Amino acid sequence: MLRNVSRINKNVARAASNRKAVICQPVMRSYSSQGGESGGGSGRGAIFAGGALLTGLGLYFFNNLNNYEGTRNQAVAKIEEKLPVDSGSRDYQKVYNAIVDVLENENYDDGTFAPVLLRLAWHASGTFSKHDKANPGGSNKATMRFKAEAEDGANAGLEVGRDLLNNRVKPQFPWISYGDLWTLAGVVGLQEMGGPKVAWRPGRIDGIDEREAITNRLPDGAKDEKHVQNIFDRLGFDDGETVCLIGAHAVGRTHRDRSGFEGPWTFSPITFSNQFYKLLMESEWKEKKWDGPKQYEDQETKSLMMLPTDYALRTSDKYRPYVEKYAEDEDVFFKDFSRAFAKLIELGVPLKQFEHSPPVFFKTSDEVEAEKDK
Ligand code: ZEM
Repeated sequence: MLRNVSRINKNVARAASNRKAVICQPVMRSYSSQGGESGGGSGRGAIFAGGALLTGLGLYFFNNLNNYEGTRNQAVAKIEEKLPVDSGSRDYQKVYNAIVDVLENENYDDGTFAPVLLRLAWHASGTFSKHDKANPGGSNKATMRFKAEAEDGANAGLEVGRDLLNNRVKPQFPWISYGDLWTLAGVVGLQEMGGPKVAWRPGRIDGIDEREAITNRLPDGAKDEKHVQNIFDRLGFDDGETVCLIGAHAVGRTHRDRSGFEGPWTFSPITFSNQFYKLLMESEWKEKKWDGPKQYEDQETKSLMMLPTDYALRTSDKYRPYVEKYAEDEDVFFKDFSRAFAKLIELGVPLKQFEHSPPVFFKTSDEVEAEKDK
C-alpha cells in the first residue's frame, strides 16, 4: 500500500503542472456518456410527477412502493438463483484489482481517481434518511444513475468516477450491481491511499424506477454547524462519527467548476491521514479574499482551504473535542473511520440483502503484488 502511495506521489508533481490545463476544461460532461443506464430523458418530469403523486395520494402511494419493492426483491432473488454457481464468478477481490488498474492517470488532478471514488461512495450513500421509510435513499439502488440525482448540484464532478467505473470496470463484471461497484470503489480509493481496511459486503440491488432518485439531501459546505448536525443526525451518525467521517477531507480537493470552492485541504491530498484535523486546529485560518464562495485559507502558505462546514468543527464546543482527539491519535482515527465508513456505505440497504454476504476485507494492491512475488 505504501509503495503504491509513493508511486502515486511521484505522479503528483507532474500532474500538478498539468492540472491547470485540466481544470480549465469543462469537466461537466453530458450524462449520456453513462451508457444508457440513466434511462430516458423524463427524469425531472417523472420526479415532479412522483412528488405530485406523493402529495396527492399519500399512503396509497407508499403502499404501492412497498409492494413494488417486494416484487423487485423476489425478481432479484429469481435472477440470483439462475446465476452459475462457479466459485470464481463472484470474486470481489478481482473487482478491487480491476479498479486499481484504472486508478491512476497523470493528467487528472493529483494523478489518481482515488479521492473522487471515495466521494462517489459517500454521495451514493449520503442520501439516506432514517425518516423516509418509503424511499430511504442510501447506497442500495445506485439512484445516482438517474438523471435528476446525477444532475443534483452536490454531485457535480462525480460523473468522472461513475464513467470510469461504469465504462471500464462494470463490463468486466456484468454481474455486480452499481451500488456494490461504487461502494467497493470507495473502499479501493480509501485503502489505496493508505487508509484503514474496511469491512465491505455485497448485496445492493439496482433500482429501476427513476422516481427513486433523491436530490437535495447532501450537505452544503457553505453552511454551518447546525446544518452538519441535521444532516448527520438524519443519516444516523453521532457527533464523534460525524467528525470522523468529515476527516476524509484529508484527501482530494475542491474544484471551482464543480462546487465553486477551490483547493486541497492538506499538503498530501492522496495520502489518507489525520492531517485534516491537525491543520484545522494548528493553522491560522482566515476568510479567503476572492470572487468565490466563502472559504477559509491558511495564513502561512495560502494554498490550503477549509469549507465553512469544516471550520465549524473547530469553533463548535461539541465537535471540537473529537477534532482534537483525532488530531492527536491517527490510530484511533483510522479505527473509528473504518467502522463509520462501513456503516455509511450500507445505509439504506435492508439487512436481508446482506444475509448471505459475510464481510470481505480486500487486499491492497501492494499485498496482492507481495503475494505474487512469494
Ligand atoms: Zn466532502 N466535499 N463533504 N466528504 N469530499 C468535497 C470533496 C470531497 C462536504 C463537501 O461540501 C465537499 C464528506 C463530507 C462532506 C470527500 C469525502 C467526504 C467537496 C469538493 C465539497 C464541497 C467537491 C469538488 O469541488 O470537487 C461537506 C459539506 C461534508 C459534510 C459536512 C464525507 C463524510 C466524505 C467521505 C467519507 C472527498 C474524498 C472529496 C474530494 C473529492 C475529489 O474529487 O478530490
